[in-house]
Amino acid sequence: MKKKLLKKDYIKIYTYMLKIRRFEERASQLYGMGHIGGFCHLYIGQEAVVVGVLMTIKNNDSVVTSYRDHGHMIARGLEPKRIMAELTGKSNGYSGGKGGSMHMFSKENNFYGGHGIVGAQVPIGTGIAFTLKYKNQKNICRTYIGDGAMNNGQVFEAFNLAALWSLPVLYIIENNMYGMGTAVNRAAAGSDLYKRGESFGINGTIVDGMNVFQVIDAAQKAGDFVREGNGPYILEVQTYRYRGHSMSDPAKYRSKEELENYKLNDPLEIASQEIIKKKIASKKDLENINKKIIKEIKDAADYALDSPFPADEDLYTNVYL
Ligand SMILES: Cc1ncc(C[n+]2csc(CCOP(=O)(O)OP(=O)(O)O)c2C)c(N)n1
Ligand SMILES: [Mg+2]
Repeated sequence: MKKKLLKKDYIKIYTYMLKIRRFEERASQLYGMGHIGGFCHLYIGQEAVVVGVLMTIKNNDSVVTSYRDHGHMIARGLEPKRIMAELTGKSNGYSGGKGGSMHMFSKENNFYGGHGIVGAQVPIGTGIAFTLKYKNQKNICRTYIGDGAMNNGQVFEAFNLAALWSLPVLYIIENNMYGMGTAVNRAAAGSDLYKRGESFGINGTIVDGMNVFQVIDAAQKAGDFVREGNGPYILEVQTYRYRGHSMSDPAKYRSKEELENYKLNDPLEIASQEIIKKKIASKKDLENINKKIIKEIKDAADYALDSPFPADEDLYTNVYL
């Protein structure tokens, strides 16, 4: 059923999208200052995907995604300060400072990572869906997949079992048009990623991922389908990442014009224009939200920087030896 958005929903949508953007901008700064080490993949440009889906999610539903996960965690209700603490390798981060940007988990929030191996989250998400069905729970597992990961063999093994056992898993393809530096049309045969479940009997659809309201409608329909016991479904969301693949990528494989063209459809702009047009909030109200978020993110960064690193005696705990 189409989700009816209340005034507070519009505000929530805008707040979360902006919080993700401001968080990522701050993470980028901290990285540049040397406070964050290792890999770090930003979500700027893709905010409407995870926030659109957030509006259709139930608390006990599960989520699993790849390494581009900061926005996913914020949308799952995890605390920005503890996410930032993890990015900076501090002991009060979600993985005790040992997982870093790519490996954060929060079982209490049914968030199962954060995975650095391309495609690895897909069998995991399918397994979580198996558990939900086995335990007769009414929840579903949303499993996010990058466009690059869609060329990965284990994705199709997972599709096969999900369809065979009619598992409650919603696969969400975040097609941001690139793998690391390879455009999707240079890496993927056939253009319609959402049709790749057809031979297993898995239906799919595609939606504009720059428009959060369209994402909400599509995610609601797809989520209902899965929740009603019809087995898996594939939702392809077309989006775009503004920054390089990771912090070390100058993104020379695409033109400035291409990037600027996508920015004309900026997801935050689309959301704020709709909110103002509908007279839900004024420009000034939105600016006040922005001010609050800037303060929250600054506090999160301060918290992270002031937090201790893991103690020496924890060097060998919670890691594979
Ligand atoms: C199995 C595996 N192969 C290769 C890599 C290196 N790698 C890291 S990210 C990436 C591209 C994945 O692109 P996509 O799935 O589109 O996700 P995005 O980065 O766009 O979010 C590759 C090839 C890896 N981490 N794991
Ligand atoms: Mg991609």
